[in-house]
Amino acid sequence: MVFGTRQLAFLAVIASLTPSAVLAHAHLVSQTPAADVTVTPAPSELTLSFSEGVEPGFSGVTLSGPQQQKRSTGKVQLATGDAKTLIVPLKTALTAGDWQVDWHVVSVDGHKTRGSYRFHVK
Ligand SMILES: [Cu+2]
Repeated sequence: MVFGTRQLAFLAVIASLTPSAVLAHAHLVSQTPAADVTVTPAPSELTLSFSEGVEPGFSGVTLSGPQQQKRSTGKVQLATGDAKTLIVPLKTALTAGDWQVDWHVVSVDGHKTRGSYRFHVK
């Protein structure tokens, strides 16, 4: 069966009426340390809270330091009793300077999202 223009328009309307909850992806809602803040002392872990539940096995962060060096992190895990919050343990203390967090997650609906933010260690 070949769709005509009218059928395609109809399908487009149906798609636009789909409840947004069905299409929701995991967006970063808040994080610790917060974006663009200066912290002291250096944090021992990062916390990222999302709008949807996330799959820790398919989620993670890349940490880049003041000289663009990459810093490996401990294993990402869910916060206790909170499927929307990821905890990223830091194995060694972050040095002073600007750190960039590039995060990527797969939400429970299977969708991938990513983003980045920075914070400063005094
Ligand atoms: Cu989604």
